[in-house]
Amino acid sequence: MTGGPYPFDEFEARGFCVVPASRPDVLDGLRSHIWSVAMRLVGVPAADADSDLNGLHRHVPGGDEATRFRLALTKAMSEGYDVGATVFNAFEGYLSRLVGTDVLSQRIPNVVFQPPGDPHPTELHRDAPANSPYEVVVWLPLVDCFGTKSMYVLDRTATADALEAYRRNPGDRSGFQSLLEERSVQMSVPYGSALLFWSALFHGSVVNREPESRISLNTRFKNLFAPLGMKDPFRYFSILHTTPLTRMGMRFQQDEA
Ligand SMILES: O=C(O)CCC(=O)C(=O)O
Ligand SMILES: [Fe+2]
Repeated sequence: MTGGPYPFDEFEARGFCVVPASRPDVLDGLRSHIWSVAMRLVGVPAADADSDLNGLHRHVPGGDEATRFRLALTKAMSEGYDVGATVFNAFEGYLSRLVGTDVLSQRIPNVVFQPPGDPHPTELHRDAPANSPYEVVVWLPLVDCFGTKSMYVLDRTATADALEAYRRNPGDRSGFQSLLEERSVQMSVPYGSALLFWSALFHGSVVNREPESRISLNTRFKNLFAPLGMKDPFRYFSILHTTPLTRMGMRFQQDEA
């Protein structure tokens, strides 16, 4: 395996870990692709990936324009290019050991764009149970993300404590808010690495107080045979990898079952 020792223990204990790409060249290719699509959309010639992406707010300051840009980029980056497969390749050393060899990949990865001061950060939420608890989320920054420019998570224990506190006293908003403030961990993820987190963790973001834009992807992988969430699996996911035996079994089911 490439990418060094797997932080499995950390992933299982806390529900997340930050890992460097096992194929940095593949990640660089993906970022170049998205960078050039983004510059085409804003109508500005590409100069330097880091400063162009960090400075996107100079062309897309925020509000509805930022939403339109995010949606246009989400669509355009996936036209004729399999972003999910490329993310999987870049981090395969880690991901295949988490989800196995028969892999479903989210069809269209999400883009998040947070210009400085944008008043619409990501509200606190969990992806599962709407998504399957057998999914791993790959949160992939295209620029260095730290402090308020990044995202926070509650680890497994803090997530369980927050759920318990809410069940015990659903009306106690200020108690819940202080638990959140005490127990959330702000992620530091440099470009070149990704945050891998379990779909059932609470997570969210705050207003980006850095003078730079945040642009990141998030996408999901799960084993083809793992239990589903509530989303229609074949609308949301497509098959990325199967073993020869799985292909034979699927063919058998099609032809003989
Ligand atoms: O990047 C963000 O602010 C939120 C991302 C998110 O909710 C996710 O990756 O599931
Ligand atoms: Fe989420």
